[in-house]
Formats: sequence, structure tokens, C-alpha cells
Amino acid sequence: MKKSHLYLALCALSSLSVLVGCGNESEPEKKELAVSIAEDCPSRVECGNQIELKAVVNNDDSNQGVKWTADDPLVASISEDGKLTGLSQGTTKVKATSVADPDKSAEVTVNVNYNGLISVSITTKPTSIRVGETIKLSGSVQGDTTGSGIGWMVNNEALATIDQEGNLRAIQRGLEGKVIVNAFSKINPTKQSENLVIDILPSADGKEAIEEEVEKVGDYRLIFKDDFSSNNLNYNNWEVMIGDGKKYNVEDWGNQEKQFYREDNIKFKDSMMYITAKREEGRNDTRGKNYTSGRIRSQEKVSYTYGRIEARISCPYGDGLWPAFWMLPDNNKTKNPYGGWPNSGEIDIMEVRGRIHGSMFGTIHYATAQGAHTSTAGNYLFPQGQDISNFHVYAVEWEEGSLKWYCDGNLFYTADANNDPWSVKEESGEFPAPFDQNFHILLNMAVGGNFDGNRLPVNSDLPANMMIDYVKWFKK
Ligand SMILES: [Ca+2]
Repeated sequence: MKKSHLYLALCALSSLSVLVGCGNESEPEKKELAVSIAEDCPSRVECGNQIELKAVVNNDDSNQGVKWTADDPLVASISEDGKLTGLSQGTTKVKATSVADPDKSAEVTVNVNYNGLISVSITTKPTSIRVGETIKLSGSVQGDTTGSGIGWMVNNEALATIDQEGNLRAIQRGLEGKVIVNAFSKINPTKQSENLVIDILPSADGKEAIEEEVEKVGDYRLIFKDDFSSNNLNYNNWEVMIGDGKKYNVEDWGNQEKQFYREDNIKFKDSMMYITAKREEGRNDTRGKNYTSGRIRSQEKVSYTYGRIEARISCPYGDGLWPAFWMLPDNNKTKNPYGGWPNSGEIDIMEVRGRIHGSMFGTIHYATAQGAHTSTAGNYLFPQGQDISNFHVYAVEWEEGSLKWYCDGNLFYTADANNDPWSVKEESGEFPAPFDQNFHILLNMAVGGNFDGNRLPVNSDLPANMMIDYVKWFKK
């Protein structure tokens, strides 16, 4: 129903109740409680600064009688009496709820900005480090008026770690034999230093790795890890995908999805990445989409052929929410040897429907010999007392001609030549194509779309957080 029609209907109802009300003059008059946001209430704040929000209750603008809450604690913190502190760039809906009648409330959207001209640089620039060695790096931040300081990150935490004092320690040479270090501004983590590439050399006694510190699963050795331990997105590993898919020539991401992806919907806290789906009506930068969310990929940054690919993830409840941890081949649209999707293949390590709390899916998509899309999938049911909202370790073990899906170490599906042989168009490749080339990782949460019958979340489901603790890639 359109709003104007609803309004007319309500007017008609209220005049009716006035007419009916004429006969009940003896009833005591009820005082209707009204909560609104004060006209002079601020709606913008700089990171690190505080503003005082103001509500009006029954024409009383003293800000008494309401409790304040914010819907995105990663963007701003708020006290019950309306003192809001900006934490990171983004928007949050803020609500004033009547203490006397919790059904009465009013909302305002607050923008948190950082407009300072920040630049970050690394001042010590070693070119190499030996396995087992620790080097202290230093750097500087210019233009940060809040004095929040500098943070550190390394692109591959399987090869070396760095703490927030800048101590870099090398664990193994790995496949690349180097790591990339960045310093960043803590108040605005998108402001990062230039890449510092540091070669990892064997230890003085010739060791390629501190063997007892290299994580192993069976025959697999860890070759890549992003633990998000610097509470920041590493652009050397990830590209943030923005928009409704048009930029990538897949309108509504090929699935009639209802979200617009924004970088603001990806945040970090306590060594965890949060992808947050929000209802954000009336924005002028989402091409009419009423939902926003986040999506990242590692195309041509973290991409290998074969291995065990793993992540630890918690998914939210909510109709139509579609969190996914999955893989596509590099350049699947343009330069892929097997052509575009579905011929070039897709590996879904984990997909859940926010409506269905007790199960998840692992799937491969590929093409029939005639070039039509087909897929084969396994379904995992969580044990009693667990569901999608708990943290689970989702993994696929992908080797030549075989894919095995695991949840928390439980093998629940195998696709191989004996079980579910796949194929692609005859002219472009035979089994085990297309799953014999470099694939990269994607993490996202869609809203709506055809994975769960175009259902949409109710407003109370949002904002909803998909939380990712880490991503790992192992190889034999
Ligand atoms: Ca982590």
C-alpha cells in the first residue's frame, strides 16, 4: 500500500473514532505520548568527537524520559542519555525510545565522518627479514587531529605476523618468499601507507620455516592467512566490490538481489570482519535500493589452484539474508580459458539462508556438455543445539578431480568423477575442467534474490551481521 493511501485510510479511521467517541463522554481523557527528534538535533559527527542528541517528548525538549540506542555499534557508541561518539566512518540509525511507553520512539540517521587530510608513512624500510627474526618498524601519521595513532598490518599472516607496536616476525618463506607491510591511521583505517615489500630469507642455519609454528591439517600446510587481526581490510588481499552489479556487468548480481554494496558496511572489531546488511531507505547513492550490505573478493590477489580453503564464520538470522563464502576463477568474464559463467565454474564453500537456522549448503556450479548451467550440492545439518549463528569452520578440500566439503571437520559432501562428475562445453575443456585453474575467494551477504524465493527481511531482522574471524588457504 502506498503511504498516501495509508494516510487517507488512517484519517478516515480517526474521524470515525471521533464520531463513535461522541457517545462515550464519561471516559477519562487519555494523554497521548509523542516522541520526536528535536529540530536542532545534530546528525553529523567527526570520528573521535562527541555530540549530544535531543528528543522531544510531548513538547518537552529537555531530553528527559527517553533512552537512546544506536543500531551500529561499530560506527558510533551512545549513552542512554544521548551522548554519541563517532568511532568509524559510516552511518548509524539512532533511536530515542520513551521510558514510559516503549512503543513510542523516534529515529534519526547520524553520519560519522573523518574529513581530516591524513597521510601515513613507514619510516624504517628493511628490504628483508630472516625466518625466526623479529624487526621493529616505525612510521608516522600526519593530519590526524585526534591523535589516535598508527596501526600495522601484513598481507599474509601465515608467513609473518606484526603487532600494533610494529614488531614484524617471520615464520616461513611460504610460496611467495615475501610479505607486504602497511601502516594505517587508526582513526581512518582506509588511510594507509604505501606498500613495503619485505623478502623473507631462510634463517641463518638455512631453515625455510619454524616448522612447529606452521599450521597443518593432515597433509595440508598453511600458505595464506588473513586473521583480520589488525582490525582493518588489507587491500593487498581484497577488493571491495561496490554497487548493484552493473559495474561488473551482472545486474542485481545475476540473482535479482535487493542490496547495494557499500564499503561502509564492512567493519572490523576484535580481530573480526563484520559484513552488515542494513535497511537504508532514501539514500541518494544506492540507485533506489533500500538495503545496503558488503562484498569483498581476492581476484588476482589471493588466488591459487587446489588446496584447503577455510574460514570461521557466524551468520545472522533473517528472511532473505544470504551470506556466502565462495570462489570464482580469476577473470571469469573476460580472459577465462573456459569462457564465462557457468562454463568457467563456481565453488560455493558455504551458503546459508537466514530463514533456515539449522542447515547450510556446499555447491559447485558448472556447465553441461551442451553449455547449460547445472550444479551439484551437499547439505549439512547442524547438530542439536547449534545453528548458523554459532561460529563454524567451513572448508573445502579441492584437488584435481575432487572437491570435499567440511563443516567443523565433518565431511558432508564429495563431488568427484565417481560421485558427481562435472563437465564443461566440449570445445573448452574436459573433466576436471573448469576446476583446474586459479580460483579466488569471495565473502558477501546478499539481501533478497532468488536463493530463497525473493524473500526479504523484516525491519527487526536488520541490521544483521555476518562475522568472519579468519580466512585460510592450505596446500599439500
Ligand atoms: Ca581473527
